[in-house]
Amino acid sequence: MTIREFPPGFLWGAAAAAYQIEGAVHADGRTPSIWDTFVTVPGAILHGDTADVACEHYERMPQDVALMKRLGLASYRFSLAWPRVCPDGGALNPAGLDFYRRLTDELLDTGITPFPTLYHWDLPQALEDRGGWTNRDTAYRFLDYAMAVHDALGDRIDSWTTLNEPWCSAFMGYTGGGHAPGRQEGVAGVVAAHHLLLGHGLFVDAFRGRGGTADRGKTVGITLNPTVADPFDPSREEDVDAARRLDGFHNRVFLDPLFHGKYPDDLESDTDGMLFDAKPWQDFVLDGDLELISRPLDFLGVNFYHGDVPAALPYDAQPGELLGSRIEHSSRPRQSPYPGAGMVFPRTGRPTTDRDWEIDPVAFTRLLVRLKDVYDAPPVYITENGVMACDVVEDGAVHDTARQRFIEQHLHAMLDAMDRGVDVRGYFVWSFMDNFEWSYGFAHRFGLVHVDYDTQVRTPKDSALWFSRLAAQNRLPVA
Ligand code: IFM
Repeated sequence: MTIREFPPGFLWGAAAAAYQIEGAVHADGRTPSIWDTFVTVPGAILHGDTADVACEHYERMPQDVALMKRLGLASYRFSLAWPRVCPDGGALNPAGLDFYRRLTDELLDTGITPFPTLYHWDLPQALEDRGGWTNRDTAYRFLDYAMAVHDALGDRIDSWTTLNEPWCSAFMGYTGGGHAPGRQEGVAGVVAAHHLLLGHGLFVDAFRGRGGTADRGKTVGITLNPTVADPFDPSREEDVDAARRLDGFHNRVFLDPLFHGKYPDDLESDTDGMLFDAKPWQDFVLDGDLELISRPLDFLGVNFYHGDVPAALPYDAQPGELLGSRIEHSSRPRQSPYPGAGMVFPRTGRPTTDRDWEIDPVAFTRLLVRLKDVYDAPPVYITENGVMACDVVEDGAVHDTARQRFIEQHLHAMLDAMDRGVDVRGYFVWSFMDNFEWSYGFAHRFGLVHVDYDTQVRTPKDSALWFSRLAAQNRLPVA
């Protein structure tokens, strides 16, 4: 049997995010985030689920860390809840911060490397009430919060991720409206993206100012969810153009300012005449912003689940209407998250996950190679990859063969990219355990560990046991 080896020291882990697992939304001074508000909007979340309790991780954290240890995870990627640490986006709340102090200590005592993300979508509602990410001031409030966290944990945590998937925060939050805060304001998504990037750049700058450098063992990066946009019908000019636009609004709107210090020219032409607050988005980009945003990074986090297949369709069409998706969506009407661009569909006849996401590991290789070739990206961590499946517990076990297969295929695709010179340093499965999957509520399970939401019993799935062996061996057999 042929074996493919990973580099020595390759970091194996699993990921989760505060709002999706913690529950305890009123504990110890936490105030509402935009997601606490959004879950109350009729039709916003499938089956009306809320994350008020979620996985009770706030109370069960020590047992959850012990389970990570039993599964042999070398690292745990988690996020901190801004409204716990700085309620309403204001002053530091020591009781809220204390949870993350305890989590960090617990991980370190157990020998697991903490890999925190400062922002995974839970903006304090009080800041949204002042404009949210369309208000420049939010970037400065983010800096205050992030520095307070760094003051407390900077001595024990080495790797810091500023933002998780700012595309979702900006374009699903302010253009498409399928995510909190549910605004459908066209080019507001670009304004939000700029302020998110500004918050990122402010933190990177301050972190460097405090001596945060890789030669001292301290690193900083950002996690994006870049996609591969292949036209639905490559022979149709309109679909080819839709793919170019999607690439602009999804990938290059972040990658170009981060790694080339400028926004793409076609983003400007594609948004020509679109205004937010009676202004073009370019008016929100002030002198010096792009220098901050393009400060060199130590790593790039990449989340990958699927590519996209853009078609030049009416941009308020819903995917299910046209291709008969099997997936039950929340019922609140959404817009396309791409201002002025067509929607995205799975191609019929292609393998898909239980969520109708196309399975396309080759796209993963292509993406990683592009990040190296076009952006000269710093070392990469795969900060999320995984699969939603309709898992059930049978006689105390979960036989989630589809998840193991998906992860294996994507690890091979990642190794293919590494063979072509891409410097990948680690891989985190999304997710450590089943959790609150945003507008899909609890119906969509991504975990290595099954959670029974009635009893809070955790059951490691077959994929968890397999992943645990893989991480210990640091190599993958070729099937
Ligand atoms: O659950 C999410 C996560 O919060 C961000 N990345 C994608 C995951 C699966 O949809």
